[in-house]
Amino acid sequence: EGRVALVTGASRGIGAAVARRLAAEGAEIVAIARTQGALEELDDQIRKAGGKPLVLVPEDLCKPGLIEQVAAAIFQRWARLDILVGNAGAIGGGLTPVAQHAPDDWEEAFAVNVTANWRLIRACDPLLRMAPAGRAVFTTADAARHAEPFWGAYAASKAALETMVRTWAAEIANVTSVKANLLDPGVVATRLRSIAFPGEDPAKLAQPDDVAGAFLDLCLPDCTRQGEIIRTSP
Ligand code: NJP
Repeated sequence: EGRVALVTGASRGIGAAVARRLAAEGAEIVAIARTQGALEELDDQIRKAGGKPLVLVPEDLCKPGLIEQVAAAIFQRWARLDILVGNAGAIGGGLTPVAQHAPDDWEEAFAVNVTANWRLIRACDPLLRMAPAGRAVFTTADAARHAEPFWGAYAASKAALETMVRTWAAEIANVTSVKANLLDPGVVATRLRSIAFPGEDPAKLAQPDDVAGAFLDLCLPDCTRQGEIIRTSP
């Protein structure tokens, strides 16, 4: 119904499924990811299903100034942001002992999972406050709360994300109607999962469309949750 949404990591997997669901509800969506072809395919699918055309941002979230430019463009066009879905994620090499992470992998995990989301919060907080019921949801992971061997960069960066979002949520709780929460999707058949666990049969896992509804619930204007970590499956 015409809400304005910004979705990161929209080119595939969970982000694409969330974008499709938001579009089916009539949202206008700004979609960020690096893979232009996949974003164009998503736009095509959504238009064919009767959704509004996406605003595509085929860029690396870590590109300096990108997030601030996107926020400025959203302000120019809509003067508000109803929904922020900070979903893009990087595994930071994955399957590596903490003591052996390559510096680039470690830095990528923190750049995508923490710093890009911090920049999104910084740039979008004022826009979310301009909406009647601004909602922000960030995709986290179970690893954030467990000392999972060989997942140090991913787990530590998701833990930082959780603390950052919960802190922001506490700060805004009594001064705005904006709600900010985290969603832990459990195990979902996506490229990220297949890179991390190559032996698995994706058909036996939850699919991105199975978890998208939980994101939508946290974006509803009547959602009262604030600073929570919601898990979609056992
Ligand atoms: O994975 P995948 P998911 N700049 O690989 C984008 C969390 N999670 O859907 O740039 C911009 O299909 C990338 O786009 P592209 C996970 O931690 C998952 O599973 O085109 N975008 C793609 O759209 C993550 O936070 C599971 O390559 C960048 C997207 O991120 C979220 O779910 C379990 C980017 C990744 O899509 C979505 O991941 C769990 C950059 N620098 C948490 N880097 C699970 N699947 O089981 C990446 O607990 N992207």
